[in-house]
Amino acid sequence: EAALMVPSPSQSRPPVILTQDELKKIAAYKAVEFVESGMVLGLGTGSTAKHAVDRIGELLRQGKLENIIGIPTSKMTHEQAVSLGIPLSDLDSHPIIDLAIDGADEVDPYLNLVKGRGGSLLREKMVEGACKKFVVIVDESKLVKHLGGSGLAMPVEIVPFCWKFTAQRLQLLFEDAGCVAKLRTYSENGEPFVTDNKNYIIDLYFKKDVGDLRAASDAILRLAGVVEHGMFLDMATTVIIAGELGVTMKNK
Ligand code: ABF
Repeated sequence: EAALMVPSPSQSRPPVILTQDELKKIAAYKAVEFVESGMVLGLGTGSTAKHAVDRIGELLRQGKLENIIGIPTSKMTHEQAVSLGIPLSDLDSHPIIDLAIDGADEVDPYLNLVKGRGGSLLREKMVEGACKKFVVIVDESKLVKHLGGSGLAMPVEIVPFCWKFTAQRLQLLFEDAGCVAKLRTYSENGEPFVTDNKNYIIDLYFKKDVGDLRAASDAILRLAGVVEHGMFLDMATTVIIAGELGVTMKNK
């Protein structure tokens, strides 16, 4: 189900070229229209979700929203929400979330996602797995035919203990797809990137299509050193896509 929400500008007007960040903001603001007073909200992470959290803070300040409880999906979003005065809680106290809004790195035609290239995925998966509605906000550059087929990373969060061993096991798992497993490092000093949960991230790069995503997910999760991966299968209920021609909304 797809609906064009905003008409393209009329032919007579000069085309307006929007930056990627402006497109992200448009998608984010559209998603915040789903927010109602009294909701428990999953607050996403990343440059797109940041716009949504800013907007929620603004509506609270203006008194247009009330009694919101935010459940942040990362330390960074936690800090942002605190600075905006959004009341916060966690999954222990609020195990059922009305609505979560978050970005993604890839979206396939079935609304499956790759997330975690920005470094956060475990808390996102916990929070977004506990919500009644999960609205994903992206600019059109995130749309793909097959997850992991874009030559970009498929992130896997692993425990630091013997990370080389786990990386090798991950690579072997997808040998047929020409998988290369790389430890994510900080560009400044080459040290391992450390997640909010004090884990490492292995980025998997595939030369060929990885095939059945559910089977790939199960195989990754069976490895003992793995904490979680960035494939979010069958979780999004709505995806809002902002493009040059307007905003499209796809529902599960
Ligand atoms: C987080 O933000 C991550 O899961 C995903 O990697 C990223 C998307 O970031 P951006 O909106 O900055 O492209 O949700």
